[in-house]
Amino acid sequence: MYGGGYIPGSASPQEAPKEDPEKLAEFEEKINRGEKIEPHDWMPYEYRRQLIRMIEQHAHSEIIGALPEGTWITRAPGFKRKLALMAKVQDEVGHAQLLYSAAETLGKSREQMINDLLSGKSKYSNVFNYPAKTWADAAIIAWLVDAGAIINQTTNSKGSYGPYCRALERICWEESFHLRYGYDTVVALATGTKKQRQMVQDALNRWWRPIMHFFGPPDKISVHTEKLVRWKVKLATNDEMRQQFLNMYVPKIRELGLEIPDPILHKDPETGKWIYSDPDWDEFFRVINGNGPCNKERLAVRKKAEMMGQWVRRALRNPRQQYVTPLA
Ligand code: BYC
Repeated sequence: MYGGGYIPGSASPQEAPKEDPEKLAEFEEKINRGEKIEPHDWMPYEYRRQLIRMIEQHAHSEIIGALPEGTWITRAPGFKRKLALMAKVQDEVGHAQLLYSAAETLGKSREQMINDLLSGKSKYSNVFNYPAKTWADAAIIAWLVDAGAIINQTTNSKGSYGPYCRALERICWEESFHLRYGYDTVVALATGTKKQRQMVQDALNRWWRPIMHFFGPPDKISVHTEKLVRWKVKLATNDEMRQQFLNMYVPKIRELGLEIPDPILHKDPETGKWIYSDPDWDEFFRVINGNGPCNKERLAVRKKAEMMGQWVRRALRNPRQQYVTPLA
């Protein structure tokens, strides 16, 4: 059933089967012609493995990403903000569902993916391992993390794997609403009282480094970029996306009178590229490997949700049997 005789989760990259060179060449030509690869098409083992890894991590990021903002629903200032934030958080969870479905087309079951998230085997985005300490943190996430996500997702929605691209297109529609909501929330704080301005500045100070990390490690140490760009899963490198974010958002942040917490940040007039301070890549690797400020808390919440939902899944599989909820 699966190209290269691959059973998802059964082999490490070192055990990858040797691909038929003719099939591989045909596959790469198809990608170079700009055609989409669909689930029933032949694909090399490594393409499938990379896609599962990336789409699954993306799905986990959406579902875990609902948590830092989700904690602000009950405390959002005013009814309209509560409604908007609730809708946003629901959208993020919906994105996870779309992405899990896209990853399932490659042969890994949702159950396996959730198990790998909960056991710590699969990664999810670094940014969601930091706390949203104040309402301004929730605002900065909604504006700038979503901005980063849109840059990544709009670019990669032109990629080679059909189901992932279609999921990304749909997600980007919704993310653009989130971006407007986030911007509006930040503007309200940045043009508010002195205390509100300070609150949003403090939040930007806390989030700047994680946002710089969000696009992934620098190209010179990125493990997967070269292969993913060749196969048009990633349409730009990590550094290119980070530069695109800086190009678009540094002026907007400064326009609001906010100060970016990087004393050397400037655009090199000759190369047109942004020069920025080293955002501490050791911290990035610590966080993505389970040792950030909130990793344990985030997984504990997901484990609890999984446990509380068990009876629903069992009841759906076996509707005639009676179940009691864990709370009863
Ligand atoms: N966080 O070779 P590299 C959202 C890992 S959610 C954690 O450059 P790649 C939102 C990487 O996995 C949207 N880990 O990797 C939701 C690899 O480790 P493994 C999130 C990261 O794949 C709710 C290692 O570092 N967006 O917006 O070529 C509310 C080496 O890296 C990160 C996506 O998931 C990271 N930031 O490129 C609000 C986009 N970066 O697997 C908002 C989809 C790297 O070898 N993903 N690592 O153990 C991608 O586009 C790519 O996977 C990345 C990394 C650009 C992130």
